[in-house]
Amino acid sequence: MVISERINGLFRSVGKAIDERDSDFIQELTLRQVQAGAGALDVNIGPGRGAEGPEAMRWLVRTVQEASDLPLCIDTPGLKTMAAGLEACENPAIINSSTAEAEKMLALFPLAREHDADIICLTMDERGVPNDADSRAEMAMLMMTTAMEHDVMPERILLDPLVLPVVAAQDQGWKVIEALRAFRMLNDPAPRTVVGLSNVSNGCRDRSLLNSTYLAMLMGAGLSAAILDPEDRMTMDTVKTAQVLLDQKLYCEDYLRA
Ligand code: THG
Repeated sequence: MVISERINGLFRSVGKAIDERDSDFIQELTLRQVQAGAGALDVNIGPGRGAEGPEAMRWLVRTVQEASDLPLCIDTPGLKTMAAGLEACENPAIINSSTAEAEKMLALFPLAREHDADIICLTMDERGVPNDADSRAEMAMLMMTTAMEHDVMPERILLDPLVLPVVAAQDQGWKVIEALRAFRMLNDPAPRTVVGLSNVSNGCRDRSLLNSTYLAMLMGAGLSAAILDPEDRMTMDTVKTAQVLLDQKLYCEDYLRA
């Protein structure tokens, strides 16, 4: 599943639209994501809003869901901002995200249960991202068992091994692929997985090529969903081609346009 990364206050034009409560801009952006083939929409108010976070998220969620019925992936590290987003959300909701930190899990799994939401579990804790696949899998297991204690079933979880920029941590590219393979062993049926794809090319040139090549590799390792730019032609063509090659989608001559 493609989750659009574009409704994010990190992008300057989107941040400005949130500041000005420009609903036309946000709704046009939303419609373009739907048109481009998004199956869900990441909704992120961007950094540096402090106490204004909950109000901004409430507005953003309401504005987006006036334009689309797609699931919304509420993306914020702020607990109050998350709660405000979930309260406003009438579309299916995905919490983005909990880490393996005890106090995060203690707050977010009950919210997932209360709002009947899916939840993305990042394999990191207060010490950061573990740098090998087995420790990521161990952390993923801890999160799944903790979720169960809060009555959040494994089917509601999306495991995120955390993609890092290739410029900063080149050895992690392969380890994320190994982590995806290790996650498959944690449950039957295998847990769903997700990544923030564009992280990999942060600070790089040729971003589309890096993103789409890595996406093909991740899909080969069993990735279920990715947060990406559905308006990027190369990336979306790669999604469709990998789906055909993995027998998830029927081949026809026109499969790129079908
Ligand atoms: N996992 C989960 N959620 C996530 C991420 C993840 N949410 C946020 C992020 N990572 C995925 N979304 C983006 C959005 C934008 C970019 C990367 C990932 C990006 N933006 C450009 C930049 O920063 O250079 C452009 C910004 C601008 O125009 O100013 O790369 O990993 N669960």
